[in-house]
Amino acid sequence: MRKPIIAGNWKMNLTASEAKAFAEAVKNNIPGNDKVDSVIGSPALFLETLVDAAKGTDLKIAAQNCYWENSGAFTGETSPAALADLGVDYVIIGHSERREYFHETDEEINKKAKAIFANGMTPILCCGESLETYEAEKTAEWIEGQITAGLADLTDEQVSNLVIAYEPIWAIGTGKSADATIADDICGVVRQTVEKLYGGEVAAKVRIQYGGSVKPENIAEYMAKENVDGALVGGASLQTDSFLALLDAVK
Ligand code: G2H
Repeated sequence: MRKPIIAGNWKMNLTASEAKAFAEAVKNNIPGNDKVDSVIGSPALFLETLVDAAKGTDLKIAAQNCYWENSGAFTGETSPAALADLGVDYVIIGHSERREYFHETDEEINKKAKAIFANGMTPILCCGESLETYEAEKTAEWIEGQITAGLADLTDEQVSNLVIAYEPIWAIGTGKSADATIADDICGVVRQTVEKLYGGEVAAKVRIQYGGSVKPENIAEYMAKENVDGALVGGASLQTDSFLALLDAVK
């Protein structure tokens, strides 16, 4: 009953002209959005170009971050209201790179989630543990903590529509993807945490992605698992052929 969602996360890669060429090359080959939600998460600079290129197609566009206020004296920040006005559909929040390099806290991520919903967009909320936490076998409690804090004071309806991405930090961009059974187990922990907080009906609706070195060759293993509803894909989303291959694998 949960529609798969595949989201590319370009991170700080490509240029405006490359982004435009990418969208032009893929836009007529995107599977119908009755089968899969196909998303590109782009640097803010190319969002307008991508939204324009994607008009009239099933390709959806995500920002990789935003602020929680709609306007004001916040030099260098991106307004969620401005993103919504542009036609952006999703915003990735709480990626481990933002938590680590830009010191984002669970509290800030929660404020962003509320602001994104308030502007009619959908957050893709990332969670994930470090290698140290994984090796200490503390992953479940770590994930439960991140989800509980990230979802604070959201409504049942909001959480039902939310996308959560589980990305073990030790599997990001390392080529070392988590075994599909481990990914399913931890996505299961995410779902159980949502169930504890919001009940079974909401937990059955929330979509959970796995992320971390997903590629066309391994996506089917993840998608076969009960708790995995999609993938957040970095490196393999940067080439048109592998991005389309990922979508084809799940449609
Ligand atoms: C994890 C992922 C995308 P990659 O960060 O969010 O990147 O697929 O390159 O591991």
